[in-house]
Amino acid sequence: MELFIGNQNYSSWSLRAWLIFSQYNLDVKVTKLKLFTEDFYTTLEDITPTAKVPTLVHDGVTVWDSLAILEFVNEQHLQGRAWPRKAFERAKARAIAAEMHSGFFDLRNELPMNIRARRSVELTEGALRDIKRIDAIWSEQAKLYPGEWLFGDWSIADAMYAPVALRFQTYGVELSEGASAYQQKVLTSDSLQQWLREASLEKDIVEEDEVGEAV
Ligand SMILES: N[C@@H](CCC(=O)N[C@@H](CS)C(=O)NCC(=O)O)C(=O)O
Repeated sequence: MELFIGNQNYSSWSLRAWLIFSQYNLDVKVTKLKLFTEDFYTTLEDITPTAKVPTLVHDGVTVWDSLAILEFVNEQHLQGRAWPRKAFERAKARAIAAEMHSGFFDLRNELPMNIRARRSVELTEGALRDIKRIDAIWSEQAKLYPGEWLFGDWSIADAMYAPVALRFQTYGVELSEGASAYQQKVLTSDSLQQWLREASLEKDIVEEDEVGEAV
């Protein structure tokens, strides 16, 4: 399997897909491309129809979307373990993951992932609403599974929200107690620590993701 990712400091969708390999110690060749460069587009043009990362190539199959990659790896290599076992929980986990994949546009636009930065940003009502909703999801699950992942064991839902834990750290977003405990669990996990170490070696700047005032 080969996974194409972008700059680890900035590429939130890449992080989501990469996490499943790291969490389950799965063998994968990771190829990192610098976002928005000529090399990025020429490398991807013959591989994916969208020229975006993450993209997974495996046995002649190309999967070019983070959630599709997570699902594919879960089916092919984990016998479905990366979703909760109980059907009702699985449905909820999928809804929560889909909410991230298809929504929270204000949060995503106004607080781009930028791991190395510490910034403050004036937020719109839409972004504040997104934050409130994510806080509610994390707090509700923290009540059900104190100190654990969103559904007890790590699941694809956790992969979808990992970049948000980083965004909240970058922009100093305050969270309620349960949500904050979950954020810390994500940030201190071995997988995320590995990603942070690798991201810290990068020097490239993606101007459009450099927002806010330094604090
Ligand atoms: N819905 C896609 C989004 C992928 C995406 O937008 N990736 C960004 C990097 S985080 C990208 O490749 N941008 C390059 C470009 O838009 O040219 C997914 O879930 O994988």
